[in-house]
Amino acid sequence: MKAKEIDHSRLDIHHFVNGFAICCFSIMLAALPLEPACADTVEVRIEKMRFVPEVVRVKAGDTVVWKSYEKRGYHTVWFQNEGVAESELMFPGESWQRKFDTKGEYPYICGPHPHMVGRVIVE
Ligand SMILES: [Cu+2]
Repeated sequence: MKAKEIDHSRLDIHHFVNGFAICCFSIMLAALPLEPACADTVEVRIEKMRFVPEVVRVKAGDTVVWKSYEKRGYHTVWFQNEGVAESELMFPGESWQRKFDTKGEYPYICGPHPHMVGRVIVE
């Protein structure tokens, strides 16, 4: 008899805790804006004459930063297909960034070394 009573009280506590947790979670969900303001910044490394990773997937609103980890020389990021201006020259340690607001695929090259290619996919 006594053991049963203890079990019941445990159940009640579990129900209470679960109910409380679900309630908190609902409040958290309700507080989230429709467009989450959690835009990320994603880095693409420039090293050994390559963009690493060569293909990067981001969400609309994210920013991609290209940073040169080279020891010498310079590179650019150029979205040539779009007819936009090439980035500034990036010397070792320097970076350049672009924010992507529209879904799509954005291939690019390095102006001084057109065999260096990369692609940003915005989802
Ligand atoms: Cu280059």
